Amino acid sequence: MSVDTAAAVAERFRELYGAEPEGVWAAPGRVNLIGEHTDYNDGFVMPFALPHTAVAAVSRRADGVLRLHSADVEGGVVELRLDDLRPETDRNWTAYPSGVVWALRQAGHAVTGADIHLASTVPAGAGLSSSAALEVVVALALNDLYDLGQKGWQLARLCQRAENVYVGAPVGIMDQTASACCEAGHALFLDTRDLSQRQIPFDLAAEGMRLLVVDTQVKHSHSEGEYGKRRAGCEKGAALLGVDALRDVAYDGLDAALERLGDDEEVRRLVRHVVTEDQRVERVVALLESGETRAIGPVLTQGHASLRDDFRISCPELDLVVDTALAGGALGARMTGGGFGGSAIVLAEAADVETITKAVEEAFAAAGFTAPRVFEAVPAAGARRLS
Ligand code: GAF
Repeated sequence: MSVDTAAAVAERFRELYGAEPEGVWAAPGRVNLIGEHTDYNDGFVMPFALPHTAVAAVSRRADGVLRLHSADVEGGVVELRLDDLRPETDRNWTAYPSGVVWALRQAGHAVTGADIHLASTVPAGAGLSSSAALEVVVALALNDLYDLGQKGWQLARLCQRAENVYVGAPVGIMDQTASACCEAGHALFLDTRDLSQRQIPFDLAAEGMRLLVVDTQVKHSHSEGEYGKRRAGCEKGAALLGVDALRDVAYDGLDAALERLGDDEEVRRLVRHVVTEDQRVERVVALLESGETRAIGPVLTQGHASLRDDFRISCPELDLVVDTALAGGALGARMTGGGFGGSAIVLAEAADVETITKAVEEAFAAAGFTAPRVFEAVPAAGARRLS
């Protein structure tokens, strides 16, 4: 995020609201390396921040009014009264920033209003956490301006509550924590049970590799039913097994657990994915920490198979990226994020990137799919104040 972008967002704020903003903040989107649909099962995840960010120019108000504007959506300034904010009444983009203000006030923080102008470079609906970036940038700005003293993980919890209760999407805590807490050059090993974290150095370029993000351009949304159904299925599995969350089913106790689930095939598949996925995260961490970076490739690919066959949230476009990339020599590939569209990641030798990219583009054209958007992802900084 350049100083120029911060200056441009501040300039637009001045045009809209007729005064200088008190500050400008940025919060990134994320890509998840491994650990999918584990976060609402108290499990492990390993995202890193993208250079793509939501940027907010913000000033406080004392009169109980919230004014919102986005450079990315048609229309003018939206004006709301804080006392009128009600969960699940707003179906527009404004639900994300309003939800954060609502959650802060619900938690007892004395936020008395704000003027906000937002501009985001995080692709929407691409499985790269554009919503979490919007939430976290607003939470961080208000935390600073109102001197609320909340740490990154606490802001993440507030943003998750905004999304769960105010927006009405039953998401986990990964995306908000990634946006708030990631560090440049690192992937974040996060235990979603207590939000304890470890920053794992992740510099593929130094080892002659690259990580590609392939946005299939197939749009998805978490407030639609399938995400919630998977979550409910996991909770049913935990209840049947008598544990608080599927995180409590040990990997070496998986066969016995599956047996106990009897012939509930759907729940068995969900449980198998979550328990093996937690184990894959731990395996990837161990491999990265022992310098065996190339060996994470097959683990990523196993994660895709599990999401496709057991969790059943892939789609033909995501499978085509993975199959084509692997056939083109990729070290590993998998869908990333919530699924049903969005993006895949491809781990490859630097020398193979061009061939793999071309092969994926050609395969999409041959299948009659919309052309994918491919870019290299390098771990960037988490949420921060720009000016
Ligand atoms: C989405 C959700 F927002 C996350 O909480 C997580 O569950 C993810 O899907 C799947 O791992 O991004």
